[in-house]
Amino acid sequence: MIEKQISRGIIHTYFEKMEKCLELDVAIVGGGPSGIVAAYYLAKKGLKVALFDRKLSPGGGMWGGAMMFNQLVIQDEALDIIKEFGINYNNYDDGLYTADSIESTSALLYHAVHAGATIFNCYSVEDVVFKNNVVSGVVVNWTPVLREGLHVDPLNIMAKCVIDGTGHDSEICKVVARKNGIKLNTATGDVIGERSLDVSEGERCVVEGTKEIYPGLFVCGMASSAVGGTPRMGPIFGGMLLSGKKVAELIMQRIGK
Ligand code: 48F
Repeated sequence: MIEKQISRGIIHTYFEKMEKCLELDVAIVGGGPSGIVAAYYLAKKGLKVALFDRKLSPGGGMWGGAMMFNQLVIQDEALDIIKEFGINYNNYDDGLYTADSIESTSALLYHAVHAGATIFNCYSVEDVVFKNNVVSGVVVNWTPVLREGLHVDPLNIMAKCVIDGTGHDSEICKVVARKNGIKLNTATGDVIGERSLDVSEGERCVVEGTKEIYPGLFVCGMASSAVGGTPRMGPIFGGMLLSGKKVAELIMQRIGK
């Protein structure tokens, strides 16, 4: 019966894939440009990495360009990454390039998975696991469960390192700050607890802010900028790509790869 074979094929292989990811080297929260690029470089080095995005289509702010004009602007510092992913680009102005956002997003996702990263869509990370005061995993649930406010417990995924790539909302940093009485210097003025997390400053804040922000928790992309209190940036993507590469390098040093 073909109908039964189809159902069984999906169920078996999905849960096989999920079971393999119960213990990771790196769990990435958020599938925007920075998170996907991090997944790619980490997987390429042979690390066991999974990325969780709450949306049906990971890609974050890339698909829509700006105001749904589906082009991206990339600084020349990030051009090597664009080339590595085989994305077509055009020189637009001094040191600035443009690329099609649909081609770019799909290329990032394709290469990350092809390099060995596993991407789970429709997963929302609602919490982290602490072991001896080190962030040691993520707590996940189906996005529709949270959206509907259903009383359904989440599952835990353990990881040596966690990356917050959740964009402007810095969701995982906020969870960690709240649980540890840390003050976050966010653009939105969230002030939580006493200690201060000083993450980033300067024009290239997104890349400079990319760091291990708490034992076991790394931050990249707009999440690092937002936590550092820098204002919302325009839709310029080179910094996101560089930040993803940098966080991967930091983790590889940490894990000794
Ligand atoms: O915002 P986003 O694209 O992150 P990014 O890599 O890139 C920022 C740029 O797109 C743009 C910009 C450029 O100048 O400013 O905004 O920093 O993608 C963040 C992703 O994280 C997912 C969300 O669905 C999006 O795809 N996300 C956010 N919170 C969670 C999450 C969560 N708690 N669990 C799972 N996914």
